[in-house]
Amino acid sequence: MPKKTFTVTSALPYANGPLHIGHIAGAYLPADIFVRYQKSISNDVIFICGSDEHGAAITIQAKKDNISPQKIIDKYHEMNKKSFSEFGIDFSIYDRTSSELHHQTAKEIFSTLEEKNVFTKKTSEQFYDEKNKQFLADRYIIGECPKCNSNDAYGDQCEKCGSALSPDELINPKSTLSGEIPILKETTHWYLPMQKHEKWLKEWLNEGIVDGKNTHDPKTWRSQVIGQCKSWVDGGLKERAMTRDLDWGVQVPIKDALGKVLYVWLDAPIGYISATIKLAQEKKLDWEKYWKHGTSEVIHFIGKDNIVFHCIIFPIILKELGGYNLPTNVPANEFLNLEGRKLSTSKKWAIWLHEYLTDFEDKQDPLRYALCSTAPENKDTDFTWKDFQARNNNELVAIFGNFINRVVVLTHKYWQGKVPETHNLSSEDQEILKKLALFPTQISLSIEKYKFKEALSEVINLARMGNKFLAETEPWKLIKTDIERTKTIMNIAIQISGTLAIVCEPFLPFTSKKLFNILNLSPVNWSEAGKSFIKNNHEINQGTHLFSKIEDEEIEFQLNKLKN
Ligand code: B3M
Ligand code: ZN
Repeated sequence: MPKKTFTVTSALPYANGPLHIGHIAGAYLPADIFVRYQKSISNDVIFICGSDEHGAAITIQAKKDNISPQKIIDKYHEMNKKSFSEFGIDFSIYDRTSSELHHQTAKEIFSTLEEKNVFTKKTSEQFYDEKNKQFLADRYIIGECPKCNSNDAYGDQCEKCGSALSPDELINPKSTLSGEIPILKETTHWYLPMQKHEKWLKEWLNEGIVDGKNTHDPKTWRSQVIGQCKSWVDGGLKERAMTRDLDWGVQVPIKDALGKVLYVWLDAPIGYISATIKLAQEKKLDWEKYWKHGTSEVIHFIGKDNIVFHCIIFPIILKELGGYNLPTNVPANEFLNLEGRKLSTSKKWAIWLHEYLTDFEDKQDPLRYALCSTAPENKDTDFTWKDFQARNNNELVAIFGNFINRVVVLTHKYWQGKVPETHNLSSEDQEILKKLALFPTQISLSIEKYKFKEALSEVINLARMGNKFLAETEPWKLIKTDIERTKTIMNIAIQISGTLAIVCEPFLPFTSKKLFNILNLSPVNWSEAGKSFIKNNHEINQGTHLFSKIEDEEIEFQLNKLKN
């Protein structure tokens, strides 16, 4: 098959706080699984992310902590970059939107759009906080959502129902800076008339067709993503301001626009492009291959609150720029709850990635496993510490780890670590080998459909099959009566281990590495998975345990920490 090219992006986290498991389960782990898999089947893939360092999320946090926005972003950019890397989220680049190159790219794109008359410039009355001498947009203003009546909708979006809003739609708006009711004051901004784009957006979302060309199959999109987009477009789009009266952000590159910056949701997605340009400079690649002329599939991994920006606003911008590829999928996740409650940074109801990594050193994969197994792919799901412990102890340790341990111990005990040869295959053996050959295809199909949970359960099913095979054939007894048959069984078990090392890699990269080490092999391409690729007489290493049990005390400790 010809090589495919993928441009995979994960939402740029605001550099205003540490990452928690909700972020990871939503936009980063699934993307990492997808990217690792694409690499394993030899496709060309870049994985783009970085800090989102503009917008009210940053300035409000800085104000709260009484330090400069720059201090905030420097702190959390480094911290989050480190946590991602320790957790094995293997970005091609982790960039930041405060970089010179990003500012330049965003300005150029704004100017191009302005030259193409994409925006309408308009003066109108906007909410203004007299006490703080500031116009109020986005997170600076809060009120009741006109769509779902949630009480804490922001001036640009209701996080509860995902609707895109403008401040004047809020019921009983209040300044988040002073808590006061704002006054109205005149100001000029550049607007994106989204209503003009309804027709082609419908065709693109419903049929996967743009300018008469097929871009993707809408049936491959998650139904809740398509559903949200359709309901917005069908409900009628409105114009939306693309500039703000703020001193933190990318300056509007126009002479008479002093004191104005780009709307953070215009500049942030451009961050995907500027990060690609930076990566291309470093690695001597052609960045356009990843964004233009249909040579690449762009896939955005995000949480559900970001759907409107990635499926409507950014596509409008890309289409207007011309030549850019629209995303071929946006596998947005729903939300992950924690112990039955909504994850919340402000209420400190969260498991912070950096703390997890200190408390559970070398246990990245058990968390990756638990988060993928309970991933909110189609509905909100719940993470509990007890479930995490059970999945580790009952699945990773008792099934996967136990199987590998038996294989390694027995091979060393009977043949000093040398892979024994097969003899006559019984019908049972043939059946197992047939099943083994089918697993990688099943797992591939699920990953390619963005069903990571389903794919991971097949990985553990493979280990389960290996475990059951050994339990039923009992090579530790058979060795006394039938050496040839024992050799055949153990050869098959070793081949299963080899395939496990390959197919677990996207999900459990640390485990895969350990397992390849135990098997004394360098990483093997996905195309070998399901086959008997480990040679007779090949010498495997002594086993280290792949996983270890998590004790009740450790879980109690975490639960107490959470509750206090
Ligand atoms: N910074 C993340 C958020 O909404 C936001 C994503 C930007 S992706 C271009 O929490
Ligand atoms: Zn709402």
